[in-house]
Amino acid sequence: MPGMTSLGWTLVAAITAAALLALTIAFLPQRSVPITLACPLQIEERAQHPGMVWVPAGAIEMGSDVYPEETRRNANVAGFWMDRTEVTNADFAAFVRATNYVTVAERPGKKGAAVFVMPSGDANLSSVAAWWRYVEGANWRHPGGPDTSIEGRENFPVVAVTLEDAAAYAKWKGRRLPTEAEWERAARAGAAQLPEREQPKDANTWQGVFPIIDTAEDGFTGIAPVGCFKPNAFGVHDMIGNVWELTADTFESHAPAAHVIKGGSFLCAPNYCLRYRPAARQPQEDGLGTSHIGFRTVLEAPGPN
Ligand SMILES: [Ca+2]
Repeated sequence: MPGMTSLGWTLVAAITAAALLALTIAFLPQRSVPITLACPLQIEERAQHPGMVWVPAGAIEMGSDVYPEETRRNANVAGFWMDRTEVTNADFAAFVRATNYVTVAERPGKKGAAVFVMPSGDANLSSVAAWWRYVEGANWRHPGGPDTSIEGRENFPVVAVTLEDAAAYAKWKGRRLPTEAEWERAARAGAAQLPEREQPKDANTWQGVFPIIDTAEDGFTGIAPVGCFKPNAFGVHDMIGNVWELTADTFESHAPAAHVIKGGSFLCAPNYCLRYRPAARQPQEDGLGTSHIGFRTVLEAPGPN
């Protein structure tokens, strides 16, 4: 086009790029995924501690170069037993029935939890506020808010619990939360080398353009029931993806006080958050439950007979 100024070309390029993005979004497959409410776990034979697997003692090289907070460091951990899945709604309900425990989000003055809400395509996506909402009435019984329920979702990981809630559950079971090093030892499962940036296949993560298109090629939008993906070499399921998991370690120099969470969640996507790796770590505010964080417990006891 003769006479076209550089500003004109820039405009044409910007309009073309916007049109291409809109087309991409319009034609990405929005799969309708059948809802899976439970996945069968392998039968445990002569289980010493039912529902738990032994993680042997070992030295680990923790961390990676992917994000700055994942500083490389070495650690040694003693052997321990670990839940082979994340703690489920059924597990947590049993605890609440037995103890009448009231979670932080259900107490007077604390009225909710943070909930992921998929924004519309025209939302301003420059801030996480576009997809995270503090929802009054959200708690472990109503993880998406008061109109939602865990009925039929007994095999899903419990979410919208805080560190205090998770620690109370663990104590009731005679256990505790894992340290970050224990958690990372269990997630690495003795592998010398792991892919640094590749999206894992055996985990519930996000495929498509986060936060607006989840194509669910892994079979799940949102949280999956526990144990739907094959276990790692130590026999633990879903260390990576599904829900982030609380640990006993404080996150350094963080205000308000926070603890380390590990493993990434169903929201981790290549275009936004490569935290579907054992080295990944994030701070989680101690008093806040969210819809993508759960936990599992560990037991200090002699190893397999
Ligand atoms: Ca998924």
